[in-house]
Amino acid sequence: RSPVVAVVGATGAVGREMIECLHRRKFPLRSLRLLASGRSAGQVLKYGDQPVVIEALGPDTIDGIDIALFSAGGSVSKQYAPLMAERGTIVVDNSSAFRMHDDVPLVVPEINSQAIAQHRGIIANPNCVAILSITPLWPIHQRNPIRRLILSTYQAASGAGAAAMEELRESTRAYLAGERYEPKVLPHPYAFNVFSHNARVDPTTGYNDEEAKVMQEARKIFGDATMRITATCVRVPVLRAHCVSVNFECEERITPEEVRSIVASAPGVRLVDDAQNNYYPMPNDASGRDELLVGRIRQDVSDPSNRSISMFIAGDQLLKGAALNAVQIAEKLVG
Ligand code: A2P
Ligand code: 11C
Repeated sequence: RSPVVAVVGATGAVGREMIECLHRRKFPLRSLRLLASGRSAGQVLKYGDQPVVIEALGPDTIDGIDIALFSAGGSVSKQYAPLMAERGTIVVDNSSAFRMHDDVPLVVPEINSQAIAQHRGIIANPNCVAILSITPLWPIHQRNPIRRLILSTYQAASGAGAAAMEELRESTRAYLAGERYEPKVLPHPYAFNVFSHNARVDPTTGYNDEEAKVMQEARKIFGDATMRITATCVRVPVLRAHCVSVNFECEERITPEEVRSIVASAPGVRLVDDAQNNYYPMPNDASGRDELLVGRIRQDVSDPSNRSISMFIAGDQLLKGAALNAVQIAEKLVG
């Protein structure tokens, strides 16, 4: 029998994409339940042509669900994911609440789908930058282990939710009209600006929480606790696709041609590496696409041992960075 599937946080930026992905990929569900806060209860969203009434998430609305895709923030996940798992629901959680728990698989299906079988009711969907950065690196790592990884991000508004996307639109309109705009969602003016990621900064290490998550999650998904990683996470005024500048050092010598050929056949990845036309991965092209775009692949000339490569990735934060990856995990559960 096909499962009853719920989207928790159905009205959010990621939640809406989850509904869309389930429909577009013809997920074999028996029925779809949409849950959000009491503010949205009674409103109607479409699943394809079919209207679905939103229910308020609460103790009375969490029974009878086989698979729940959560994207309503960490505190909602902490409160409801264990409760639903206890009642027999398998939760795929997009928050960071459980990602580093030993008994919670942290899964990118192209990399470690075998980990799903070890779940005890909760499966974690990784941080978007972690997913976008390491999916194309995995087939390289399998052939020639990556020893050191340096990531610099260009993160879109969508990672901070629907309200941040609206803030980018509104503040850009105000800027162009010469009006004053007081930031409400993000800590700094967003239009025509670039700023360090809005997550909390650890005063001891100097890393912000986004950077720390990317670093520890990449190690967990690769199953390689010794991989040396550093990240610098930055917000740029783009609506929905993130970019990452990636530099990695392998155990053995590696050439850009080898990387290009590996990337060209990597699942979920498209090679966009046209030097002649200076055409490389861009958030504009990545938006609305399932595949990650990878290009600007070149030898890092600062490493005379020829073991290092620089490249650039663009990926839709709401799709592979969040909703699509969660739906792919759910597909493995039913497949
Ligand atoms: P609502 O629209 O009713 O507030 P985003 O990540 O785009 O900011 O979206 C957050 C999602 O999480 C929304 O669907 C929001 O619903 C939902 N949400 C926020 N707080 C709660 C809550 N306490 N219980 C259930 N859903 C919540
Ligand atoms: C961003 N990736 O772009 C973040 C938001 O660990 O799921 C999501 C944080 C997370 O701001």
